[in-house]
Amino acid sequence: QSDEFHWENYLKETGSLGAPSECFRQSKVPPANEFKVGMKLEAHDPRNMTSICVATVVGITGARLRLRLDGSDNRNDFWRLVDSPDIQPIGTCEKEGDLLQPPLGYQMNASSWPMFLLRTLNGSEMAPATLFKKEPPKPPLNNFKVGMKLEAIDKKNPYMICPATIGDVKGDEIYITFDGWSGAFDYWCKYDCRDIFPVGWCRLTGDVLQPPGTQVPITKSIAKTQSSLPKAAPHSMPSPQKTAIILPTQQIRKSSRIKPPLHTS
Ligand code: MLY
Repeated sequence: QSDEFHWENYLKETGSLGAPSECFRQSKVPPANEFKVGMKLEAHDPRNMTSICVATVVGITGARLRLRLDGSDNRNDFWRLVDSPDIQPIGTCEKEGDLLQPPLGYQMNASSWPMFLLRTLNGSEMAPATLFKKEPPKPPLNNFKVGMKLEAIDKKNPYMICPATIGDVKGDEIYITFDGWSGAFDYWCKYDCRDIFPVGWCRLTGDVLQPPGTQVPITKSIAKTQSSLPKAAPHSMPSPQKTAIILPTQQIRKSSRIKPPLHTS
C-alpha cells in the first residue's frame, strides 16, 4: 500500500541517516523469540524492581514478550525483550536463596500468597532456560549524533515502537524525539538504554513499527549545514528537527486525514 511507512523512502525524504547499529545495546542479529503464550517465568516487578515475581507471557511481539504478573490485574502489563536481564526461568530465585514475591497490588490477602504461588505454578508450562537470551554488551561510548534516526519505544505507550530522531546528546544521555509528534512523548535516556533500536529492527523481528505522527510536520534534517556554521551558545538556535520544511509526502499524508472545516456550507 502506498501510504505505508518505509524507512528507505523516509530517510531519503528527510535527508537523514539511521544511527549505526553499533551505537545500540542490541544484538546485531535480533534474538529469536521462542516463547509461547501461557508460559511462566520470573520477572522483576516493574513497579518495585527489587522484588522478583511470577509472570505469564500473555503476548508475543517481535523480540519482546507481553508479561502479566500472577496475582496482579490486566492493567499493569509490561513488555520485555527475550534478552532482558529482568526475566529469568522459574526456579532461578529459589536457586539463589530468594523468595518469589507477590506483585505490588496483589489483589488477595497477603496471607494467601504461599498457597496462591503453589497453585499458580502447579501444572503450569514454565519457559525453558534456553529461551532466555544473554543481554548484549554495552557499546563502550555514546556515538549517537543529533539528527540520527532510530526506532524507539514510546514509554507512555510501551507496546508502541515508533520512528524517532536524536534531538540532543549530553554526555551518556540522549534525547529521543518522536517524528510527527509534538514533544509530549519525548524523553532523555542513557545511550545504552534497551528501549531503542536501529532502523529496520521491527522489520527484522516482526514487531509492529508505528507510522510517524501527523501532529507536527516532518522536517528535513539540516544537520550538515548546522554543523558547518560557527558554534553558537547552546540553545540559541532552533534544533534541526524544529525547523519546519514540509515534505511533499507529508502533505499528501496529512491531506488525506484533514477534517472538513466547521464552517463548510
Ligand atoms: N492514544 C495516544 C497515542 C499516542 C502515541 C504517541 N506515540 C506514538 C509517540 C494519542 O493519540 O495521544
